[in-house]
Amino acid sequence: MPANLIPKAVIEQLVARAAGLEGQDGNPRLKLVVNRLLGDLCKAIDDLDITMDEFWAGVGYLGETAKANELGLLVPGLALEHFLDLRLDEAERRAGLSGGTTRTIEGPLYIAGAPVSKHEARLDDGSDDGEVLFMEGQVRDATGKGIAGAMVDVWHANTMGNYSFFGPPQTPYNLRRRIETDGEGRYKFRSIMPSGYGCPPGSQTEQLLTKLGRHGQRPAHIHFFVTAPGYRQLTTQINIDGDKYLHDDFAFGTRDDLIPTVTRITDASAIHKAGLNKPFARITFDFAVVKDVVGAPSTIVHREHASAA
Ligand code: MBD
Ligand code: FE
Repeated sequence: MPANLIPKAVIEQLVARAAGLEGQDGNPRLKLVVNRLLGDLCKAIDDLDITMDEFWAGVGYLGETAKANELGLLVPGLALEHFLDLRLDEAERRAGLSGGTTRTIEGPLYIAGAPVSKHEARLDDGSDDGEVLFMEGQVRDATGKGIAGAMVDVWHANTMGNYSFFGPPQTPYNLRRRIETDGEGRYKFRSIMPSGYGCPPGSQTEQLLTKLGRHGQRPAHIHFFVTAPGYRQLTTQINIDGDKYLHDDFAFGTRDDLIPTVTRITDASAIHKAGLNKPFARITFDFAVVKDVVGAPSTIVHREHASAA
């Protein structure tokens, strides 16, 4: 069929009725959004001459993706989660907020309720013979002062790129902890160096990415929520320098100031002092959080989270 069979005004009239704009009932905000999205979709169908088969393939794809519980993976894969971050960054800038650590996407693999430790924790259960990683730093305010009693909620993948509660079974909350900062705002943990995540082969998300000529790999990374009373929640990640996918993240999560130096410790006496028998890695990373202000959109995102069984 040719494109542009229907005048734009006809599309807009039809869509306005479908979005309930002719009546007074319903939720005005939802009506506004549905009207816009439906109108854009109908115009795209008419502009691009999207066929009935193509249309139903799209509906089927989204349905299967929802059934497979993969919408949370598709969203970052299509850069939408990063796009929402870019908007929040700019909204904060316009509200006069600056000085906090750069945010980046939460991703779909957070599980609430990780064990809480004071000041330090070991995240791995000892079953993964990966490179030992010690990470430490301080949670600070915009002036550089440490914040006592801040919470660092950390989660990451194992050396296979798998997260506990997802994929091959791991011990509950493996590689997930909440660490409360000490009197100077410090936290530290021992863990294992994660590997990058890859979309499951054959998954809905992977299938689409392949058709787009893209891959579904993330560089190795560690996720954080950093919270402190009176401060805006920080959602961020660090990336592991040297990863092949460091600047080619399918989820668009890498940001330049979230790539700390990884120091490799190979000195025999330092290894011995750490209680180890092989070289290990160290990362130091401080988190700056900013005070809550009126007028800036919240950084706390309400979304569906998987939960611990
Ligand atoms: C991940 O570990 C992740 O962080 C994101 C954003 C998407 C898929 C897997
Ligand atoms: Fe992740």
